[in-house]
Amino acid sequence: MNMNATISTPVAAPSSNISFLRDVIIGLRADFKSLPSKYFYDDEGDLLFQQIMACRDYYLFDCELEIFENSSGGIADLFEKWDGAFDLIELGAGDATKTIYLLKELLKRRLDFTYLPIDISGHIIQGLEQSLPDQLTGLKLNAVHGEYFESLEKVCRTSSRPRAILFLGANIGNMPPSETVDFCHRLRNCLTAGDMVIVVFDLKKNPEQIRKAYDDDDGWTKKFNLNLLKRINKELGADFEVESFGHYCNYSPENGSCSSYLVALKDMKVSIAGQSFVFKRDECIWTETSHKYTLEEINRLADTTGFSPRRQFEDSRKWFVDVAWITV
Ligand code: AVI
Repeated sequence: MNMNATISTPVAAPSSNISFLRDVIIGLRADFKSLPSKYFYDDEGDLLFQQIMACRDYYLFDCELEIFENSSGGIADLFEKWDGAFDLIELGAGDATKTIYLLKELLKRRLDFTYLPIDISGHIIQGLEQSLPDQLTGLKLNAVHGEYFESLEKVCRTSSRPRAILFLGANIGNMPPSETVDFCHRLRNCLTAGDMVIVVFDLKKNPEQIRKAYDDDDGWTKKFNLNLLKRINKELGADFEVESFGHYCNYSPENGSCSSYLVALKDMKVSIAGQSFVFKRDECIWTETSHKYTLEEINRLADTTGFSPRRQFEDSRKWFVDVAWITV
């Protein structure tokens, strides 16, 4: 992919959309076109993602929920080693649906902890501040609005208590493997020996099962993918004919990557902020990859980034795993 294509100055973009426009232009000027998956999540994208999570073919949500429903006791045991107060930090907390099971268990055991959910969405942080105190009496909550590492580094500078970091939702799977290694190194650098991370991975399994999760029979993932073009039309004043694009997804059992594409169904010319982009019939735009792992690969990742695998919790089908690593 040629990410160094020359970019002429875009016109008429509101300042808040400058980086969005820039990323779109870089992606669509590349030899193999791409769009960054982080832009899936506007209001409509959030709603579509909720539909994906509720649909039968997207097994990931149910697997993770099952682990938290059934294994929160086992996960909570890991925190008993700390006699005094500790911080429980969650990256990308969302609505904390699954974390609530663990928080309830920790509160039941009267462990002394502060829950610090970090999220880039101010809307989500406000929601947590409003809903959690009612649901979890006695919870010490310090919700942080901001980018993951900036917020994490700030939190770590202001407290010297032992800490555990949660990174749930198999979000780690949306990073390319090389970025995953950097991410784990960065996490390690925010921690001291004996601290803990709990990360959730989607495991390699029957390839058709995985592929279906990203091409569900109800068409929610297709709508979610196409919504990216609708968003570009809405926010960047583009003129994509959205119904002239299809959704294609391919899982490679060889490298564990499930990639999604938008496919042009005919020759088209699209204008975005005064720039013109040509799409040939059947040309693809790569929009997202979700990586799947084996337990061996996960343990290797821990070993190479300064962690020691301590425990793992799987769902009954062994499709999903929640790993606890200790900082060495
Ligand atoms: C957020 N992330 C873990 C989802 C996944 O499974 O990769 C995003 C998603 N994309 C399509 N369906 C779900």
